[in-house]
Amino acid sequence: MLQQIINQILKDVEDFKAENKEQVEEFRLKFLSKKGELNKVFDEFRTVPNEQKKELGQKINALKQTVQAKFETLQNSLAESDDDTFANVDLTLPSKPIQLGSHHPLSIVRNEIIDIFSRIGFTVEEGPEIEDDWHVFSALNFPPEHPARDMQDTFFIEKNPDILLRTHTSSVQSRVMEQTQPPIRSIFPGRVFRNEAISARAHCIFHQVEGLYVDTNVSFADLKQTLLYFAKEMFGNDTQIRLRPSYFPFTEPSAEMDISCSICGGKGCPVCKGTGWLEILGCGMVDPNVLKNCNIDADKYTGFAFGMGVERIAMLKYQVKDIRLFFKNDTRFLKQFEAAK
Ligand code: 2NL
Repeated sequence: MLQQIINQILKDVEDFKAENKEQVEEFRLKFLSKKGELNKVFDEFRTVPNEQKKELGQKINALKQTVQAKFETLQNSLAESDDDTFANVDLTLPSKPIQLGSHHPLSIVRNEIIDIFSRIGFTVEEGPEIEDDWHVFSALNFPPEHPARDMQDTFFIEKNPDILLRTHTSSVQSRVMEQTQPPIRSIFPGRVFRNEAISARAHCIFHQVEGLYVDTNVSFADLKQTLLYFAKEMFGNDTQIRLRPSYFPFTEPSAEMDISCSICGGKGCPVCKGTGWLEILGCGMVDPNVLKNCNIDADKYTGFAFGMGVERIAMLKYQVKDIRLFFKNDTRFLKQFEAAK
């Protein structure tokens, strides 16, 4: 009877396979623990008649040694296979490439604009996005009834007509002019807000870079040459410019600037709608009223200013057909641009 149990245990022990720590522990519980098979055998041994005790006692001792030896073998083989796993790793292999992001096209274009104007001595100035009426409209010569002040065009904060989200970065120019006397030669990049329906061509949040140059004897010729330099740097040395009369409350005279179409070189194509020209910015001579409002002597100083939409430039440069792509953060769109370094 006991002999059969011993034989069965020997067989089970021999067949036992362990591939992990849990299975080794299973072995220990099954055979070596308090309620394990070995202790059951010892319990059973007490009931064995005296004349069989010697022979069976030896067998049980041998069984105990076999079980313990097997336990150690299982433990060691596991430790060895751990070593094997480690040995199979080739530590000289190069690591997996790190996935880097890319620069947002609006950042690329804004940085390029900043770079171009920095090279001819313009500094970069920034200011608040939440503004007051004075810095966005009144100081800039917008009449009290101007449509831009309308709720339909401007986001007001908590129905207070004096606190609003800036609709152009010119508000930063008013602040700079209030605080510093000419010469002033700066550009003003930033995010602006308009209460507009969103479409492929317009978004309620977009980006501008405006520029301002105030000094003695600043003329329209200075404006023209500065913007021609910019157009050539931004769109290539063959680029031509054309100025058309326009109107802005803060400049007089005012103009809109076109560049020769960078796609067809001026021959006419779908992008320029057959005209050969693309509108890229608005500009003009700073209205003397604006200078006066900002405590600058309009008899002594003159200035020019300009403003452009970063989205518009980026859409032309990369032929992006829908402005909403800049705000979706769809990586299929974003990863097509210059990789981060
Ligand atoms: C456009 C036109 C323009 C300005 C912005 C400006 C600022 C001051 C005084 C005078 Cl403080 N002018 N800025 C002038 C002309 C045009 O922007 O179409 N922007 C997207």
